[in-house]
Amino acid sequence: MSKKLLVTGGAGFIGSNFIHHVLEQRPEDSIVNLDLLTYSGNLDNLSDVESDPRYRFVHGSICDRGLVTELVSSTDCVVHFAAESHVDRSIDDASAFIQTNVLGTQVLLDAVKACGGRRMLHVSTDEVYGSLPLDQPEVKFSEHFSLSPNSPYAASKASSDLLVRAFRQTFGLDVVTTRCSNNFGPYQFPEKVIPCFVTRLAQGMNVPLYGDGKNVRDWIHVIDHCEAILLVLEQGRAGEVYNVGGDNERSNLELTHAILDLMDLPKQRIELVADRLGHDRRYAISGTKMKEEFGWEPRRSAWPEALRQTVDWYLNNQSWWQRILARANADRQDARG
Ligand code: NAD
Ligand code: TDX
Repeated sequence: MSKKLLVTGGAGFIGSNFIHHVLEQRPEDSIVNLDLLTYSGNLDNLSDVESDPRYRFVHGSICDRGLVTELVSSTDCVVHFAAESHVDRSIDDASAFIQTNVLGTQVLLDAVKACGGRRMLHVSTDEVYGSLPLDQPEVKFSEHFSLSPNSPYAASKASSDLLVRAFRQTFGLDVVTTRCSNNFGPYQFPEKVIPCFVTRLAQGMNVPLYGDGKNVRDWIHVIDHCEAILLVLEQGRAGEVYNVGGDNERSNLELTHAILDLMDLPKQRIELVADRLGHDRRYAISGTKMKEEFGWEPRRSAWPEALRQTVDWYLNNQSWWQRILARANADRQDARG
Protein backbone atom coordinates (compact mmCIF):
# COMPACT_ATOMS: atom_id res chain seq x y z
CA MET A 1 0.00 0.00 0.00
CA SER A 2 1.33 3.45 -0.85
CA LYS A 3 2.37 5.75 2.01
CA LYS A 4 2.87 9.48 2.42
CA LEU A 5 5.96 10.15 4.55
CA LEU A 6 6.66 13.34 6.46
CA VAL A 7 10.46 13.68 6.47
CA THR A 8 11.91 16.33 8.80
CA GLY A 9 15.36 17.76 7.99
CA GLY A 10 15.25 16.30 4.47
CA ALA A 11 17.48 19.03 3.02
CA GLY A 12 20.44 17.91 5.15
CA PHE A 13 23.01 15.22 4.47
CA ILE A 14 21.25 12.02 5.56
CA GLY A 15 17.71 13.30 4.98
CA SER A 16 18.38 14.18 1.32
CA ASN A 17 20.01 10.79 0.71
CA PHE A 18 16.98 9.16 2.38
CA ILE A 19 14.55 11.05 0.12
CA HIS A 20 16.48 9.89 -2.98
CA HIS A 21 16.51 6.33 -1.61
CA VAL A 22 12.75 6.21 -0.90
CA LEU A 23 11.77 7.75 -4.26
CA GLU A 24 13.94 5.09 -5.99
CA GLN A 25 12.96 2.11 -3.85
CA ARG A 26 9.26 2.85 -3.20
CA PRO A 27 7.70 4.17 -6.44
CA GLU A 28 4.22 4.24 -4.84
CA ASP A 29 5.24 6.38 -1.86
CA SER A 30 5.31 10.17 -1.66
CA ILE A 31 7.23 12.55 0.59
CA VAL A 32 6.67 15.89 2.29
CA ASN A 33 10.00 17.38 3.36
CA LEU A 34 9.80 19.87 6.27
CA ASP A 35 13.10 21.72 6.65
CA LEU A 36 14.07 25.08 8.15
CA LEU A 37 17.09 25.42 5.82
CA THR A 38 19.56 26.27 8.57
CA TYR A 39 23.24 26.62 7.60
CA SER A 40 23.40 22.84 6.89
CA GLY A 41 20.14 22.55 4.93
CA ASN A 42 20.68 22.73 1.17
CA LEU A 43 18.04 22.38 -1.54
CA ASP A 44 20.82 21.79 -4.11
CA ASN A 45 20.92 18.26 -2.64
CA LEU A 46 17.41 17.68 -4.01
CA SER A 47 17.45 19.66 -7.28
CA ASP A 48 16.95 16.44 -9.29
CA VAL A 49 13.67 15.57 -7.51
CA GLU A 50 12.10 19.02 -7.05
CA SER A 51 9.70 18.52 -9.98
CA ASP A 52 8.82 14.92 -9.04
CA PRO A 53 5.05 14.90 -8.30
CA ARG A 54 5.72 12.52 -5.39
CA TYR A 55 7.86 15.12 -3.61
CA ARG A 56 6.91 18.39 -1.87
CA PHE A 57 9.11 20.80 0.08
CA VAL A 58 7.77 22.83 3.00
CA HIS A 59 10.01 25.56 4.45
CA GLY A 60 9.49 25.69 8.20
CA SER A 61 10.56 24.57 11.65
CA ILE A 62 9.76 21.45 13.61
CA CYS A 63 9.25 23.85 16.53
CA ASP A 64 6.22 25.41 14.75
CA ARG A 65 3.39 23.55 16.49
CA GLY A 66 0.58 24.59 14.11
CA LEU A 67 2.52 23.74 10.96
CA VAL A 68 3.80 20.44 12.36
CA THR A 69 0.33 19.32 13.46
CA GLU A 70 -1.12 20.18 10.05
CA LEU A 71 1.63 18.22 8.25
CA VAL A 72 1.46 15.21 10.56
CA SER A 73 -2.31 15.05 10.15
CA SER A 74 -2.01 14.98 6.34
CA THR A 75 0.68 12.24 6.18
CA ASP A 76 0.88 8.55 7.24
CA CYS A 77 4.19 8.44 9.15
CA VAL A 78 7.10 10.62 10.25
CA VAL A 79 10.84 10.07 9.72
CA HIS A 80 12.58 12.57 11.98
CA PHE A 81 16.08 13.70 10.92
CA ALA A 82 15.88 17.44 11.67
CA ALA A 83 18.54 18.42 14.17
CA GLU A 84 21.57 20.48 14.94
CA SER A 85 24.19 17.84 14.21
CA HIS A 86 27.75 19.09 14.75
CA VAL A 87 29.56 18.38 18.04
CA ASP A 88 32.01 21.31 17.74
CA ARG A 89 29.16 23.82 17.31
CA SER A 90 27.42 22.38 20.40
CA ILE A 91 30.61 23.02 22.40
CA ASP A 92 30.59 26.67 21.24
CA ASP A 93 26.90 27.16 22.10
CA ALA A 94 24.33 24.52 23.01
CA SER A 95 21.21 26.73 22.74
CA ALA A 96 20.09 25.75 19.22
CA PHE A 97 20.72 22.09 20.08
CA ILE A 98 18.29 22.18 22.98
CA GLN A 99 15.75 24.19 20.98
CA THR A 100 15.68 21.94 17.90
CA ASN A 101 16.80 18.53 19.14
CA VAL A 102 14.86 18.49 22.42
CA LEU A 103 11.96 20.93 22.11
CA GLY A 104 11.45 20.28 18.38
CA THR A 105 11.22 16.54 19.04
CA GLN A 106 8.64 17.21 21.76
CA VAL A 107 6.52 19.24 19.30
CA LEU A 108 6.62 16.36 16.81
CA LEU A 109 5.70 13.80 19.48
CA ASP A 110 2.79 15.99 20.64
CA ALA A 111 1.55 16.20 17.03
CA VAL A 112 1.86 12.43 16.49
CA LYS A 113 -0.06 11.91 19.72
CA ALA A 114 -2.76 14.44 18.75
CA CYS A 115 -3.24 12.93 15.27
CA GLY A 116 -3.20 9.28 16.46
CA GLY A 117 -2.40 6.09 14.57
CA ARG A 118 0.85 7.24 12.96
CA ARG A 119 4.30 5.73 13.25
CA MET A 120 7.27 8.00 13.98
CA LEU A 121 10.86 6.90 13.40
CA HIS A 122 13.35 8.94 15.41
CA VAL A 123 16.84 9.07 13.88
CA SER A 124 19.42 9.07 16.65
CA THR A 125 23.11 8.44 17.13
CA ASP A 126 25.61 6.14 18.83
CA GLU A 127 26.99 9.23 20.60
CA VAL A 128 24.19 8.93 23.21
CA TYR A 129 26.05 5.93 24.71
CA GLY A 130 29.20 7.95 25.41
CA SER A 131 32.72 6.66 24.89
CA LEU A 132 34.38 3.22 24.81
CA PRO A 133 38.00 2.52 25.78
CA LEU A 134 40.56 1.71 23.08
CA ASP A 135 41.97 -1.30 24.97
CA GLN A 136 38.78 -3.44 24.91
CA PRO A 137 38.08 -3.88 21.19
CA GLU A 138 35.54 -6.63 21.88
CA VAL A 139 33.20 -4.19 23.71
CA LYS A 140 30.63 -2.52 21.44
CA PHE A 141 27.43 -0.53 22.07
CA SER A 142 24.36 -2.74 22.27
CA GLU A 143 20.85 -1.32 22.62
CA HIS A 144 21.00 -2.12 26.37
CA PHE A 145 23.96 0.15 27.08
CA SER A 146 23.21 2.99 29.47
CA LEU A 147 23.02 6.48 28.00
CA SER A 148 26.13 8.51 28.96
CA PRO A 149 26.34 11.43 26.53
CA ASN A 150 29.49 13.54 26.81
CA SER A 151 28.97 16.50 24.46
CA PRO A 152 26.07 18.99 24.54
CA TYR A 153 25.05 17.59 21.12
CA ALA A 154 24.99 14.02 22.44
CA ALA A 155 23.09 15.14 25.56
CA SER A 156 20.45 16.84 23.39
CA LYS A 157 20.05 13.67 21.29
CA ALA A 158 19.87 11.48 24.42
CA SER A 159 17.18 13.82 25.78
CA SER A 160 15.16 13.43 22.59
CA ASP A 161 15.58 9.63 22.74
CA LEU A 162 14.22 9.65 26.30
CA LEU A 163 11.25 11.79 25.27
CA VAL A 164 10.48 9.29 22.49
CA ARG A 165 10.67 6.46 25.03
CA ALA A 166 8.44 8.34 27.49
CA PHE A 167 5.75 9.01 24.85
CA ARG A 168 5.72 5.27 24.12
CA GLN A 169 5.45 4.30 27.80
CA THR A 170 2.95 6.99 28.76
CA PHE A 171 0.72 7.32 25.69
CA GLY A 172 1.44 4.11 23.75
CA LEU A 173 2.70 5.99 20.66
CA ASP A 174 3.93 3.90 17.73
CA VAL A 175 7.57 5.03 17.84
CA VAL A 176 10.85 3.41 16.81
CA THR A 177 14.39 4.76 17.28
CA THR A 178 17.55 4.06 15.29
CA ARG A 179 21.03 4.85 16.66
CA CYS A 180 23.63 4.98 13.94
CA SER A 181 27.39 5.46 13.79
CA ASN A 182 29.31 8.04 11.68
CA ASN A 183 27.89 8.38 8.17
CA PHE A 184 29.88 9.16 5.05
CA GLY A 185 28.86 9.72 1.43
CA PRO A 186 27.62 12.48 -0.90
CA TYR A 187 26.02 15.79 0.27
CA GLN A 188 27.64 15.90 3.73
CA PHE A 189 28.19 19.44 4.98
CA PRO A 190 31.93 20.20 4.79
CA GLU A 191 32.32 20.77 8.54
CA LYS A 192 32.26 16.99 9.20
CA VAL A 193 35.66 15.36 9.08
CA ILE A 194 35.63 13.55 5.71
CA PRO A 195 34.29 16.37 3.49
CA CYS A 196 36.17 18.91 5.65
CA PHE A 197 39.49 17.16 4.95
CA VAL A 198 38.86 16.42 1.27
CA THR A 199 37.72 19.97 0.48
CA ARG A 200 40.60 21.54 2.42
CA LEU A 201 43.15 19.32 0.65
CA ALA A 202 41.57 20.12 -2.72
CA GLN A 203 42.10 23.82 -1.95
CA GLY A 204 45.77 23.28 -1.05
CA MET A 205 45.25 23.60 2.72
CA ASN A 206 46.45 21.29 5.50
CA VAL A 207 44.08 19.19 7.62
CA PRO A 208 43.61 19.73 11.40
CA LEU A 209 43.67 16.40 13.24
CA TYR A 210 42.44 16.72 16.82
CA GLY A 211 44.63 15.50 19.71
CA ASP A 212 46.70 12.39 19.03
CA GLY A 213 44.49 11.19 16.15
CA LYS A 214 43.85 7.86 17.89
CA ASN A 215 40.10 8.39 18.44
CA VAL A 216 38.09 5.68 16.71
CA ARG A 217 34.81 6.00 14.81
CA ASP A 218 32.70 3.34 13.08
CA TRP A 219 32.02 4.52 9.50
CA ILE A 220 28.84 3.59 7.62
CA HIS A 221 27.89 4.57 4.08
CA VAL A 222 24.85 6.85 4.20
CA ILE A 223 22.82 4.61 1.85
CA ASP A 224 23.37 1.63 4.17
CA HIS A 225 21.96 3.83 6.94
CA CYS A 226 18.99 4.89 4.74
CA GLU A 227 18.25 1.25 3.88
CA ALA A 228 18.24 0.36 7.60
CA ILE A 229 15.94 3.29 8.43
CA LEU A 230 13.41 2.23 5.76
CA LEU A 231 13.51 -1.34 7.07
CA VAL A 232 12.89 -0.27 10.67
CA LEU A 233 10.16 2.15 9.55
CA GLU A 234 8.34 -0.66 7.76
CA GLN A 235 9.11 -3.64 9.99
CA GLY A 236 10.53 -2.47 13.33
CA ARG A 237 8.68 -3.36 16.52
CA ALA A 238 6.96 -0.41 18.20
CA GLY A 239 8.90 1.05 21.14
CA GLU A 240 12.18 -0.63 20.13
CA VAL A 241 15.63 0.88 19.62
CA TYR A 242 17.84 -0.46 16.79
CA ASN A 243 21.59 0.20 16.60
CA VAL A 244 22.90 0.58 13.04
CA GLY A 245 26.63 0.31 12.30
CA GLY A 246 29.05 -0.02 9.40
CA ASP A 247 31.25 -2.73 10.95
CA ASN A 248 34.09 -0.44 9.91
CA GLU A 249 36.08 0.96 12.86
CA ARG A 250 38.97 3.29 11.99
CA SER A 251 41.16 5.66 13.95
CA ASN A 252 41.13 9.26 12.73
CA LEU A 253 44.80 8.88 11.83
CA GLU A 254 44.00 5.82 9.70
CA LEU A 255 41.12 7.71 8.05
CA THR A 256 43.35 10.72 7.30
CA HIS A 257 46.13 8.56 5.85
CA ALA A 258 43.58 6.78 3.65
CA ILE A 259 42.26 10.11 2.30
CA LEU A 260 45.81 11.37 1.65
CA ASP A 261 46.67 8.12 -0.17
CA LEU A 262 43.52 8.36 -2.33
CA MET A 263 44.42 11.96 -3.22
CA ASP A 264 48.08 11.09 -3.73
CA LEU A 265 49.25 13.62 -1.11
CA PRO A 266 51.99 13.37 1.56
CA LYS A 267 51.50 12.88 5.32
CA GLN A 268 53.05 16.33 5.89
CA ARG A 269 49.62 17.78 5.08
CA ILE A 270 48.44 16.67 8.56
CA GLU A 271 48.57 19.26 11.36
CA LEU A 272 48.03 17.93 14.88
CA VAL A 273 45.92 20.56 16.68
CA ALA A 274 44.40 20.95 20.16
CA ASP A 275 41.97 18.20 21.06
CA ARG A 276 38.18 18.66 21.01
CA LEU A 277 36.89 19.24 24.57
CA GLY A 278 35.44 16.04 26.02
CA HIS A 279 36.46 14.17 22.83
CA ASP A 280 34.92 10.65 22.91
CA ARG A 281 37.67 8.06 22.44
CA ARG A 282 35.88 5.30 20.60
CA TYR A 283 32.45 4.46 19.16
CA ALA A 284 31.62 0.89 18.08
CA ILE A 285 28.24 -0.62 17.26
CA SER A 286 26.97 -4.13 17.80
CA GLY A 287 24.80 -4.88 14.76
CA THR A 288 23.44 -8.12 16.26
CA LYS A 289 19.83 -6.96 16.68
CA MET A 290 19.49 -5.67 13.07
CA LYS A 291 21.05 -8.95 11.84
CA GLU A 292 18.91 -11.25 14.00
CA GLU A 293 15.60 -9.44 13.46
CA PHE A 294 15.89 -8.53 9.77
CA GLY A 295 18.98 -10.30 8.44
CA TRP A 296 20.32 -6.78 7.73
CA GLU A 297 24.02 -5.99 7.43
CA PRO A 298 25.83 -3.03 5.84
CA ARG A 299 26.70 -3.77 2.20
CA ARG A 300 28.18 -0.49 0.94
CA SER A 301 30.47 0.64 3.76
CA ALA A 302 33.65 -1.43 3.26
CA TRP A 303 36.88 0.48 2.64
CA PRO A 304 38.86 1.37 0.61
CA GLU A 305 36.26 1.23 -2.19
CA ALA A 306 33.42 3.07 -0.41
CA LEU A 307 35.82 5.78 0.82
CA ARG A 308 37.31 6.11 -2.67
CA GLN A 309 33.82 6.69 -4.17
CA THR A 310 33.09 9.35 -1.55
CA VAL A 311 36.40 11.18 -2.01
CA ASP A 312 35.78 11.09 -5.79
CA TRP A 313 32.27 12.49 -5.32
CA TYR A 314 33.65 15.59 -3.56
CA LEU A 315 36.43 16.00 -6.11
CA ASN A 316 33.93 15.70 -8.99
CA ASN A 317 31.33 18.01 -7.41
CA GLN A 318 33.44 21.00 -6.46
CA SER A 319 30.70 23.50 -7.43
CA TRP A 320 28.40 21.87 -4.83
CA TRP A 321 30.77 22.59 -1.93
CA GLN A 322 32.20 25.83 -3.36
CA ARG A 323 28.66 27.30 -3.17
CA ILE A 324 28.40 26.21 0.47
CA LEU A 325 31.78 27.73 1.37
CA ALA A 326 30.82 30.99 -0.40
CA ARG A 327 27.53 31.16 1.55
CA ALA A 328 29.32 30.48 4.86
CA ASN A 329 31.82 33.23 4.03
CA ALA A 330 29.05 35.72 3.23
CA ASP A 331 27.26 34.83 6.51
CA ARG A 332 30.48 35.46 8.46
CA GLN A 333 30.90 38.88 6.79
CA ASP A 334 27.25 39.77 7.57
CA ALA A 335 27.74 38.77 11.21
CA ARG A 336 30.78 41.08 11.44
CA GLY A 337 28.56 43.88 10.06
P1 NAD B 1 22.59 17.84 8.82
O1 NAD B 1 23.09 18.90 9.75
O2 NAD B 1 23.28 17.61 7.54
O3 NAD B 1 21.04 18.12 8.48
C1 NAD B 1 20.13 18.60 9.43
C2 NAD B 1 18.92 19.16 8.68
O4 NAD B 1 17.93 19.56 9.65
C3 NAD B 1 19.23 20.41 7.84
O5 NAD B 1 18.64 20.29 6.56
C4 NAD B 1 18.61 21.55 8.62
O6 NAD B 1 18.18 22.63 7.81
C5 NAD B 1 17.42 20.83 9.27
N1 NAD B 1 16.93 21.52 10.48
C6 NAD B 1 17.67 21.99 11.53
N2 NAD B 1 16.85 22.57 12.43
C7 NAD B 1 15.58 22.42 11.96
C8 NAD B 1 14.29 22.79 12.46
N3 NAD B 1 14.14 23.44 13.62
N4 NAD B 1 13.20 22.46 11.73
C9 NAD B 1 13.33 21.82 10.53
N5 NAD B 1 14.52 21.47 10.00
C10 NAD B 1 15.63 21.77 10.71
O7 NAD B 1 22.55 16.52 9.71
P2 NAD B 1 22.72 14.98 9.27
O8 NAD B 1 24.14 14.59 9.40
O9 NAD B 1 21.99 14.75 8.00
O10 NAD B 1 21.94 14.28 10.48
C11 NAD B 1 20.53 13.99 10.37
C12 NAD B 1 20.09 13.27 11.64
O11 NAD B 1 20.83 12.06 11.78
C13 NAD B 1 20.32 14.06 12.92
O12 NAD B 1 19.22 13.85 13.77
C14 NAD B 1 21.58 13.46 13.51
O13 NAD B 1 21.60 13.57 14.92
C15 NAD B 1 21.44 12.01 13.07
N6 NAD B 1 22.70 11.25 12.91
C16 NAD B 1 23.71 11.74 12.12
C17 NAD B 1 24.87 10.98 11.94
C18 NAD B 1 25.99 11.46 11.05
O14 NAD B 1 27.05 10.80 10.99
N7 NAD B 1 25.86 12.55 10.32
C19 NAD B 1 24.98 9.75 12.57
C20 NAD B 1 23.94 9.28 13.37
C21 NAD B 1 22.79 10.04 13.52
O1 TDX C 1 38.63 18.99 11.84
C1 TDX C 1 38.40 17.91 12.43
N1 TDX C 1 39.44 17.17 12.94
C2 TDX C 1 39.26 16.00 13.61
O2 TDX C 1 40.24 15.37 14.05
C3 TDX C 1 37.04 17.42 12.62
C4 TDX C 1 35.85 18.18 12.08
C5 TDX C 1 36.89 16.21 13.29
N2 TDX C 1 37.95 15.54 13.78
C6 TDX C 1 37.72 14.25 14.47
C7 TDX C 1 36.71 14.34 15.62
C8 TDX C 1 36.07 12.97 15.60
O3 TDX C 1 36.84 12.06 16.39
O4 TDX C 1 37.13 13.36 13.53
C9 TDX C 1 36.12 12.55 14.14
C10 TDX C 1 34.80 12.75 13.42
O5 TDX C 1 34.38 14.07 13.69
P1 TDX C 1 32.99 14.64 13.12
O6 TDX C 1 32.97 14.47 11.65
O7 TDX C 1 32.80 16.01 13.69
O8 TDX C 1 31.94 13.58 13.69
P2 TDX C 1 31.59 13.11 15.18
O9 TDX C 1 31.92 14.16 16.18
O10 TDX C 1 32.18 11.74 15.38
O11 TDX C 1 29.98 13.03 15.08
C11 TDX C 1 29.35 12.52 13.87
O12 TDX C 1 28.89 11.20 14.05
C12 TDX C 1 27.77 10.99 14.88
C13 TDX C 1 28.19 13.42 13.43
O13 TDX C 1 28.66 14.76 13.29
C14 TDX C 1 27.04 13.34 14.38
O14 TDX C 1 25.93 14.10 13.89
C15 TDX C 1 26.62 11.92 14.54
O15 TDX C 1 25.61 11.82 15.50
